[in-house]
Amino acid sequence: MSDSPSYVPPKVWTWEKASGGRFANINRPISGPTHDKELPIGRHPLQLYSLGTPNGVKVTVMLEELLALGHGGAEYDAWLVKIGEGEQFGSGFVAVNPNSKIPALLDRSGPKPIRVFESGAILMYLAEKFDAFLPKAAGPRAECLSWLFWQMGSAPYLGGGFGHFYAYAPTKIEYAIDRFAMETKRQLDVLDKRLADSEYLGGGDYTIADIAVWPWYGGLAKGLLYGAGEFLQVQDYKNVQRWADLIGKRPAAKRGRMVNRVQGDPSTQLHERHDAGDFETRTQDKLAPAG
Ligand SMILES: N[C@@H](CCC(=O)N[C@@H](CS)C(=O)NCC(=O)O)C(=O)O
Repeated sequence: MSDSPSYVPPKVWTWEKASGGRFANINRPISGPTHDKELPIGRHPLQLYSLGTPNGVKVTVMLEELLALGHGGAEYDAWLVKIGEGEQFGSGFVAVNPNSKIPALLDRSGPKPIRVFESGAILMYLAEKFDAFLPKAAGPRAECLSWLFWQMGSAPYLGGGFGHFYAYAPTKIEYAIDRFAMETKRQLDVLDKRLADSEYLGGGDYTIADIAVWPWYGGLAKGLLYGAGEFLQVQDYKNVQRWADLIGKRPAAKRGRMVNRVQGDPSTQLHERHDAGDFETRTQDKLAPAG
């Protein structure tokens, strides 16, 4: 392993300077709002404040799947939250998610609005509200929730660990990249073995476990995250590949990954979604002036 400059931590850590790296400008050691800003509210029962990252895509895929099943009550407005510009620290957003991270959901269908934050909690909330994508029988339900919570506990090692040090940190630190590449490959192997025995993560049915895991590990397996496909040799995880392709073909998954997306081919970017027809008429290739 190559030497890296030695750093001796002081007795007490202080917040003195930007740490460098892609997200240095939004990182702070304190929580709470930085400015007053109300959130916009649209006409639908569900208001989603999000961005097309893997955590955001989980929820838009779920909502599109619910709508595809005919649950009109899952109609939603998806508002774009530009986290690179600190919009997650506006007072309105913090009132919906005190943790200042997308995605955050406001259910305005009842007499009093209900807020939900943390993507796993949002998936469970929607699954219970619409009685869909979460098995009822104890065994399959436990399996589904186990994989859902597996995702919530594992993805920070992939995103905050591997992705951060491989793609975003201002210096490449061999120790950190090694540690998190090892863990990421171990996680892919866990999934691969499960998916060798089971069509979907929870069993024979597509559930919120698949909806939670697919944007992260399906994206990674397809070489869409951190430009790390070759580095991690993702093609070797054949069962993850099969499963990622299977979900990727679902029309609702295709639509869900377009919502609040702000990068890639303009025809795949629907910055905000306020109507089912927006997928046809309001993608960036149709809104932005040519050139
Ligand atoms: N555990 C949370 C993680 C959410 C999360 O990390 N969101 C990121 C984008 S993917 C974010 O909003 N970051 C902004 C920030 O950290 O200030 C969830 O699953 O909802």
